[in-house]
Amino acid sequence: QASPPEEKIKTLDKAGVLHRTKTVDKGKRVRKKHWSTSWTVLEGGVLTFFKDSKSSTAVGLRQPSKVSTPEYTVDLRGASLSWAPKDKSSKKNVLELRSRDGSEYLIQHNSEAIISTWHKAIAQGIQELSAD
Ligand code: I3S
Repeated sequence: QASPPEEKIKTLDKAGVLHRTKTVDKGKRVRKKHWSTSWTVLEGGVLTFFKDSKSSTAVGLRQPSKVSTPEYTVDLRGASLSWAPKDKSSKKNVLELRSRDGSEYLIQHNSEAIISTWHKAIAQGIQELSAD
């Protein structure tokens, strides 16, 4: 017998420190691009950017909610992900995430290997949600 959806166990897909900035807020372009380094958690189809990156990885993995206040939470349902076009940023390894509510985020890491694992994990999260 299948358990009701609310009893689904939230599994941590991925967590780590990334550089990110919001470029569009619900359809409205953000005037000033402001990159921050933040503790980022992908869990249960939601990507959460926390306000800072200072908290230890060990604490963050065990109790993500204890790390700090979430700054942005992005529901991956109906979202889309691609490599950001060159005109969006001069940085390398930049992903562009568009949420269904019309917000856009740039996500960056200097390591191509690390950004690639995020690309895979977020794309998979989006795909899994579209299958429900
Ligand atoms: O799209 P922009 O305006 O070139 O984005 C850059 C600015 O946000 C810049 O801030 P200042 O104008 O205060 O210097 C940032 O330092 C840059 O990182 C931004 O450009 P990149 O290409 O790094 O996303």
